[in-house]
Amino acid sequence: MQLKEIIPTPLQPLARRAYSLMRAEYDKQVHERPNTSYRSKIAAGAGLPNFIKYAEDMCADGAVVIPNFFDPKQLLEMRIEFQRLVETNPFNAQAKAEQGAHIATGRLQESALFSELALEPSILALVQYYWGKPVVLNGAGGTRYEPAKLKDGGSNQWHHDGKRKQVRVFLFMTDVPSNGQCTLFVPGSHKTFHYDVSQSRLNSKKAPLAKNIARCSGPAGSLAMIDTNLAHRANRNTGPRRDTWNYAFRAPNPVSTQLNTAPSLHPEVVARLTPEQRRIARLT
Ligand SMILES: O=C(O)CCC(=O)C(=O)O
Repeated sequence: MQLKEIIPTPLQPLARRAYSLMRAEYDKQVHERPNTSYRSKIAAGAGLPNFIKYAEDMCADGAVVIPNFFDPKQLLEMRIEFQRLVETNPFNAQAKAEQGAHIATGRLQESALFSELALEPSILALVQYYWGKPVVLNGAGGTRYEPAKLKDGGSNQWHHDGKRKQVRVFLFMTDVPSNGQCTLFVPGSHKTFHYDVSQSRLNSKKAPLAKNIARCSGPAGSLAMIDTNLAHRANRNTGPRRDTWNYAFRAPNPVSTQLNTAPSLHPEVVARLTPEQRRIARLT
């Protein structure tokens, strides 16, 4: 039986609002709370040097940069693959007007390299520790920013992503200097719980003060991770070209989490996934 069959019509908007508040409260009090024993299990199996320091910085600030995560050989392979994807990307008038390129999630399945990296163990361990529960892949894509001074708009303005807790991981394939085209964020703002996620852009009155702002910057081969519930923004400017590949992860829950369509991985990678990797890729 549906809600509308048992609730009189004039009360339906109120009932819908109460239901959505209950779901939000469930997210806040239950779903988004990390499980400490799960965290300990992840930390015990993590192989990344300084894992706990990075993981705890991520928990405290809602963002962390791991310098030189990839070695020069891996970085070169990533750059070659990224360039191939940019050169074969379909024309997009808006991206061109914004002096950039966006490689859509759908193209992940063409790339064995970026499909493989979606399940890189140290990246996953950091994401799993932060969430404090099993996660799934919720998005992927690439972005090239050419030097450009743009008006505020889209990601290039203060916002949170309107999804509540979600981790986005950025792989830097170019240097990202702190005065260049880096992601700006307000440390700690990931802890703000947004009951209303329909208004996720922060207008100039709500924009953070300069003294609160931190930056995701680092040399090519570094990795940045943010909770997209943070107040954050891209910082388009005339600094050097920025090439990044990104992945998004969330913990699923049937009550309140609406996941994006599962990103498809390259068939060669799919063929060798373990059962746990298949679960993360949402293939089971
Ligand atoms: O590209 C950036 O620096 C920011 C991206 C962003 O705003 C987002 O992923 O929500």
